Amino acid sequence: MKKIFSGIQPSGIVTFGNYLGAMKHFVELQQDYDCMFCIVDQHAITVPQDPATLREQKRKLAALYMAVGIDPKQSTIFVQSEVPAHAQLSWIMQCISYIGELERMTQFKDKSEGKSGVSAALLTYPPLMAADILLYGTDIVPVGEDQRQHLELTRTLAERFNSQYADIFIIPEAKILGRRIMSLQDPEKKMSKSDANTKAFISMLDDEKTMTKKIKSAVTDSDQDVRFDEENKPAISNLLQIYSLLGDEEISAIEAKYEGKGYGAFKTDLAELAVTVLNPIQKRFYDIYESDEVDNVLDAGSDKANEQVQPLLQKAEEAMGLQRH
Ligand code: AQP
Repeated sequence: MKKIFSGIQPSGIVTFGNYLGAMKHFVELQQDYDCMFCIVDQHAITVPQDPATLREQKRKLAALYMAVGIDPKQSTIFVQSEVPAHAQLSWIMQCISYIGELERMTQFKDKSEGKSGVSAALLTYPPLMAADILLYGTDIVPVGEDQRQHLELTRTLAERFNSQYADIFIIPEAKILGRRIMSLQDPEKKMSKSDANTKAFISMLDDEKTMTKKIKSAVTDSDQDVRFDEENKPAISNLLQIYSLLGDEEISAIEAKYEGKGYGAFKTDLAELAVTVLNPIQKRFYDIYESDEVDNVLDAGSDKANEQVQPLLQKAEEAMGLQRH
C-alpha cells in the first residue's frame, strides 16, 4: 500500500480553507493509502504562540481529524514534536538547503513581510517539512495549492541528498487537492486560520450564529450576478467554490439555481448549507474532545510513528557521518 503523509498546523482552529482544501479529501484517501496525519506543532511555533492555547489547539485538531472522518484504526494521527526524528532529520535537511532557495519561498515572504522580529525558523520551515515527509518513505503528499512550492523543494532536497550521500529517500509526488479558498474579507488573500481578522475565515468550530454572520458579511463584487469569474469577480467566485465543495454540487448548477436572485439569497442558502454540514461534525467533535479518545489515539500514534522512522533516520545519519559506528 502506498504511503501518504500530510500535516496541519495547530496554529488556530482549522478553517473551511483547511477543511475543503485538505482534510475533507483525507477521509477518502485513507481507504486506499497508508496514511500518516500529523499535527505539526513545531511548524506552528515558527511564529509566536501562547503555550496553553497551542496545547489546547493540538487536542482540538486531533479531535477534529476524527470528527471529520479520519479513522484512527485505519490511519495514524500523531503530534510532530512527540517524534524527535522530525527535528533530527530537519537539521540534516537544513544542512543541504541553500539560503537563497529558502528566501524564495512565497510563504516565507508573506509571513515575514513588514515584520521586524522574524524567526530563523520561519526561513527553515521548508527543510522541516521535507524531513516530515521523507522520514516515512512517503509516496504521495496531498496538500492544498498553497503548499506546491514547499513540495517542490522537498523533492529537490531529497534528490540532492540521494545524489550527494546515499540513495535512501523516496521522491514524493504532490497531490494538489484543489484551488485555494480565499479570505472572506479579501479575495486576493488565502483564508488562514491565524488571520488577525476573524471575519476573514470560518472556523470548523464557529457556532451557527457566528458562521451565518461571517458569510452574510463576506465581501462581494460590485454587481449582483452569482457567476463564477475568478478574474473579474473573485469574491463571489470564492463563495461559489465554497458552496460547491460543501454541497458536492457543480458550480454551473449553482449558478443556474441563483440566476437573477442576487447575492442576498445565495448567501442565506450558503450559510444554511454550512450549518447543515458542520452540525454533525461539531457534535462528534465535542463527544471526542471530552473523552479520553484524543490522548489514547495520540499516544498510540506517536508510538507507531517513532517506531517507523528509526531505520531511515539512522541511514541518513550514517550517510552523513553522524553515527559513530
Ligand atoms: N485557504 C486554503 N485553501 C485551500 N487549502 C488550504 N490549506 C491551508 N489554507 C488553505 C491547506 O490546509 C493544509 C494545512 O495547512 P497548514 O495548517 O499546515 O498551514 P497553512 O497552509 O499555512 O494553513 P493556514 O490555515 O494558512 O495556517 P496559518 O494561518 O497558521 O499559516 C495544507 O494542506 C494546506 O495546503
